[in-house]
This record gives sequence, structure tokens and C-alpha cells, in this order.
Amino acid sequence: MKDELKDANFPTTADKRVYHLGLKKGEVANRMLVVGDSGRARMLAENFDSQPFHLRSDRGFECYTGTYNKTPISVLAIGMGFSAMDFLVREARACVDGDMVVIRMGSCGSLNPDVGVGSTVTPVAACAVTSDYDYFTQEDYAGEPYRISKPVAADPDLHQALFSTVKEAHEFNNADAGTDAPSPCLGDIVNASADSFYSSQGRIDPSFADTNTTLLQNIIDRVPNVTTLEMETHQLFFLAHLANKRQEGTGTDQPTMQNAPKPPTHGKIRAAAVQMVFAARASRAFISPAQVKQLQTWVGRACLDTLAAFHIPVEATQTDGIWN
Ligand code: R1P
Repeated sequence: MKDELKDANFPTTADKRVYHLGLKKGEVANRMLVVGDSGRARMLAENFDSQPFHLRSDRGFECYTGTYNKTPISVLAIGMGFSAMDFLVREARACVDGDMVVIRMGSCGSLNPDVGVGSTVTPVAACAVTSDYDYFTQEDYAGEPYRISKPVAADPDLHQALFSTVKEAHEFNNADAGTDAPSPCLGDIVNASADSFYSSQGRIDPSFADTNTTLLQNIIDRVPNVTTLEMETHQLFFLAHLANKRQEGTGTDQPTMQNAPKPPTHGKIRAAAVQMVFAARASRAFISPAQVKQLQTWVGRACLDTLAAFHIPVEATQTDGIWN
């Protein structure tokens, strides 16, 4: 293989901005709150101590960086899906020195009738549900149409900190009051992240040969404690796992090469997620706009409180930023 093909390059612009997020060092804080929706990010940024830095990239990624309780935090809106989370984690990693502490706050569907619309879940782990493309294009293929991976864990300390803050906020806001269905606050469930909103989340669409009528039951049967479905959390936990392996000096496919690239001295990625149940898959109930607004407000503050209070060793924190 030609040498230049062994290491696909990491594109940056002339002024050292990562290509898709449009950000450069100093514009992103070590503590990140990641959401899918631009309006949700804007609303969260209203909690900052003062007017934050804001950048929207040509690719639609948005970043607000400011301070919350005097602690630098970035709120990022990334859109949807595995690849959006991949761009975020890899390109933000290239912009930040030291540890990265990342919370995803997103919406999800519930597979459990006891976890209704308006519930909040803080998953301990997430698995991936992906189409096995060969099943759909190859004759006599022996595999199944969808692959369900083993779960990858959240960072245990960040998960615990996030869950206890969310639970306290849930009780304080009396979040169950006035709802018809149960809306508990759970911290011991597993999430399934799917590579499609439709096929790999078991939505039946007569226009496509998705072969997914038994998929939701398969997920429930094979993944203990699986409760929610969405589209990004597994990629976040998975990339944190890969980054932390490199920091430990393992996980390279070139271990014997004398000039094998050394892991950058970046620090760890610590990741957790909180999910708000917008859709109950069995009853087909969907959350109301008023409920969304209320839920996002207190869950968002719980995420910001968790990030601001989470300990990062001083030497693992970036000090040169627009927030100084
Ligand atoms: C689908 O409507 C989107 O909503 C959920 C899913 O993961 C997917 O991205 O997340 P967000 O509310 O963060 O966008």
C-alpha cells in the first residue's frame, strides 16, 4: 500500500478550524452538552452567566460557549444520527486539550409501557442496531437483516453524577404530577441506538423492503434492560471507549511498527446521556409541545449543573479560551 494511503488525513482549514464543526482550539470548552436540535441548544445557552460565543458552521453544526456557574461549558447542536455524533466527538477532540466531559441530552422512544411519555432515563449503556446491508442485496445470505451489538457503558462516575442530579430535579419539579401515564426517572436501563429513524427502529413502511416486523421484539429479547430507542448515544459511548483505549496505549492496529503513531496527550473522554421520552412505541402516545418545553427546561439545567460540578483535574483542563 502506498504510504500516503496508510493514514487518511484529518482536514483543517488554513486558520486551523476543523472542517465540519468550523471550530478551532479555544472556542470549545472541556465540558460539552450535546443536543440534536438547534432550538434546544439556543434555549440551553440562555442559562449561561452572560452572552456566549456562538458559531454555526456551513454544515449546520452549532456551538455556544460560555460560563455557567462561572464554569466554561459548550452547548453543541449536531443534528441526527451516528455520523453527526462521529463528527462531533472526533472534531471536538481535535479542538480541546485535556479531558473531555460530554453529556448528550436527547429525546427518545420508549419500548416499555411502564416508561411513558415525559419519563427521563439516564442509560448505563447503549447498544447499536444497524442494518446488515448484505442481507438485503445478496442472494442466500446466511445472516439476519439487523445486527444488534453488545452494549457499551457510559462513564460510571459521570453517569452517577448525572443520574443523581436528574433524579433530584425530577423530584423537585414533581415531574409526575398531572400526567396520565407513569413518567418515572430511571438510571439503570440500557439504550438502543439505531442507524435509521425508520427501518432499524422497527417502523413499518410499505414503500421499502425493510424486513423489520420482528425487530423490536428481537431487541427486547436480546438486550437485557433495554428501554429506549434513539440514534446517537451508542456512537458517543463507543468513541469514548476507543479514545480511552488509545490513552491507555492499547487499541492500535499497528502495535509492532517502530513508527506507530503515539496516542495524543489529550486526556480521557468521559461520556453519559440523559434521554427524555417523547414517544411511547406500544401505545403510540406522543409528547405535547408544552410538556417538551417544561421537560427540556429542568433536564437541561440538571445537565448543566452536572457538567459544572464534575471534577476535572486542573492539569487536564484547557485554560486558553474565549471565556477567559
Ligand atoms: C429523531 O427525531 C431524533 O430525535 C432523537 C433521535 O436520537 C434523533 O436524533 O434525538 P434528538 O432529540 O437529540 O434529536
